Amino acid sequence: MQHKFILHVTIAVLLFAGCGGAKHDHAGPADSAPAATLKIDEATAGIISGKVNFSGKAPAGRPIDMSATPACASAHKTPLLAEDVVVNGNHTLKYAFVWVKTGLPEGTWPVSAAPAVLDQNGCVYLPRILGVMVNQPVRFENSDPTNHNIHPLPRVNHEWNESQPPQGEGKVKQFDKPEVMVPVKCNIHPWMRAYIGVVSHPFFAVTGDDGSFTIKGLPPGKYTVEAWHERYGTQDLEVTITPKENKTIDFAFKASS
Ligand SMILES: [Cu+2]
Repeated sequence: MQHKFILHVTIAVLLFAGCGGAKHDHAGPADSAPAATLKIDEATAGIISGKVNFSGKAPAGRPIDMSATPACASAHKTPLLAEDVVVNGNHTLKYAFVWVKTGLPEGTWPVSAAPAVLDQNGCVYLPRILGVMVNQPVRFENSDPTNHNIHPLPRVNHEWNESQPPQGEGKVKQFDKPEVMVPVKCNIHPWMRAYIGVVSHPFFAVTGDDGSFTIKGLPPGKYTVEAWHERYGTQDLEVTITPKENKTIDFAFKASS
């Protein structure tokens, strides 16, 4: 497994290097594709950061019943609570996906060579919310002593559905179109759920235990930044940043009732 992993990374690095080299070798595009290759200009790049705030009453945590699969239940000393809504101690939301929705210059951003990893561990997906670039390798791992079945449910990308044996070899996949978000389920364990944000650029973040996000390397410009949450939907904010500006914006989600 380790050997395979190294091979995948090597191929990805070679592909990445190949793209970069082609850019420098040709003054103009050899094919008809007009898209320019974009890169972060550190001399002017700015930052958008902030928090995804939450107000109102947080829903009570619901214990997940894993008793149908003892190998899953025994992985947890106390029942895991459902993670569709996780409100942090500072009244912010965990697991919000924040991304630049519009406003970036025309062109293509180099794809990250490093694979993003989605593990199945304790019969939950880790992480629950994952951001990747279009065509970035995504490696699905199974750290559990039990079978899983990985079933992304995209609307625009290709749907697939594959089982993975205990501690099985990682499956490397890609998503070739932007899509926010692609739900992922396990056909064996109905509580398992992840969401993958597939974006055509590297300007995205997922909120963690303090509900904050930071998006670095942005060219000066006017942007629509969206925060997505699986229960509370989306919110958009308009943001303009000047060269080297570090701008703070906060989203404000409310409890449903
Ligand atoms: Cu499963």
